[in-house]
Amino acid sequence: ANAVATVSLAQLRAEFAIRLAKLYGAEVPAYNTLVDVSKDVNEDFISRHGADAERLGSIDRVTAERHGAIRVGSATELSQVARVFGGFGMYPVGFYDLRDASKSSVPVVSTAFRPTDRDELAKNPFRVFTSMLAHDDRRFFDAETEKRLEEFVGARELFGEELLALADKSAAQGGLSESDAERYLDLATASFELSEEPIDHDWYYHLEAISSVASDIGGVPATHINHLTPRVLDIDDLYRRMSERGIEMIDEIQGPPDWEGPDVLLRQTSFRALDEKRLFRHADGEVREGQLRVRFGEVEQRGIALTTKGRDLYDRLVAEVDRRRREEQPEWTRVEVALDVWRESLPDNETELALQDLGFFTFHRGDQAAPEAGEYTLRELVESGAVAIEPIVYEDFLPRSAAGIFQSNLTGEGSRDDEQLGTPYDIERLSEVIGVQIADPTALYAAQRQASIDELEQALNIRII
Ligand code: OOG
Ligand code: NI
Repeated sequence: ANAVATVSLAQLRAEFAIRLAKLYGAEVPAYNTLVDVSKDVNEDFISRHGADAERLGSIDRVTAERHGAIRVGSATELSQVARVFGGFGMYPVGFYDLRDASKSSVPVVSTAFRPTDRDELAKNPFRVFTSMLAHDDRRFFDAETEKRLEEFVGARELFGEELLALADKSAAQGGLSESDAERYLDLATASFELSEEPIDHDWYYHLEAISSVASDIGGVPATHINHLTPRVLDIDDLYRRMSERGIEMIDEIQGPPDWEGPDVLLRQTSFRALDEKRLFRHADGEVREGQLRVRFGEVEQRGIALTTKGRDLYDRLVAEVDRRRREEQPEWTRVEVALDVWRESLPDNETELALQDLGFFTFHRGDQAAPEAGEYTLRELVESGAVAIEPIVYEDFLPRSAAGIFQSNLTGEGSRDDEQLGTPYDIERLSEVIGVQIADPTALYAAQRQASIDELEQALNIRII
């Protein structure tokens, strides 16, 4: 930072999240209801649970917290949006291939832009799940459609030169002056506003027959916020309250079941937005009003980040739930089966989750006497009370839930031809597209844990083995 950067990256990011929320609330009014109900749920949760309620994040952070989802159509657009987010201190983390996470037609690969530093996350954790259309994937698009997609997307400008220059300046300086900040926020927010320009009807529906995700990205003149998701401390309570208000939610809460043990990873649910009016330009040249239904409201509850070992276990449990439903309990819901599987397989307390190396925690001085200098295991230190544990919150996404979100957006199955070869995207290839190395989320959590262990070893003059 320097003297001209009076508005910090964290302040810019917090304000950006607020402005997008205003924009989205004006476009999708049910979102405002969702935010109101989320606030009520969080306040009630705090009054029921007291100090414990803030174990996974302060009430201020949780109330301000949300994630957005956007979709872009090309490598150029993705690299530009990365610059826009970079000016807010948001960097690409994680690679998600939703083409394979879904049986339906979801032709995108994704990453999430978010702060990576613990202190920055604590100041404001705003994140945006960002998907790029894999327009060159032959399973979805024939050569002719690919070419037209390239032309159509290549001809539009989502992010202007002035916006990109301000973003780069903010990234370089670690913030902006008051007047630059104002302009940057205006331009950045406006680039995610729903466009009123008429949509080419035949082109839109040509893509829609392939995938309604493709038409939402490559069939319209601009990008827009697909959803903005508040965080709640009790998603089951939220689900009940929204249903009581007559808002029709999707069938279930995705991710881990509600149970008596620690919350891990991410639980999400959503409602379909109402039809939205859009203008379509038809083949006869006339512009007529039509309706689209592509946006919706999503809400989430965040839990503890899992280690590689914990995540492998989680993935095995998810597969086991699928197997039991297929082979043994076809009349049970996924959540009912998951509850059984969870109880059989996961420790029901934070200490064991930490000590069995399943969940990520940081380690700090506990309230019992410090040990003498020497070598100790974490178990010895934690069980004696010399060391206390603190959960690290999962800041990322789940491919299966994300695919579920995309799917609940689809108007039909779309079409895909699995005889064709897909384009082989992975974290390295997408990093090249963006021009910035995508961080591995697990490595970020592991570094945070290790830093706390290093600090303890120093402070107590011990070695942890
Ligand atoms: C993104 C879907 C993924 C989530 O919360 O998992 C997502 C999209 O629909 O564009 O937002
Ligand atoms: Ni989402």
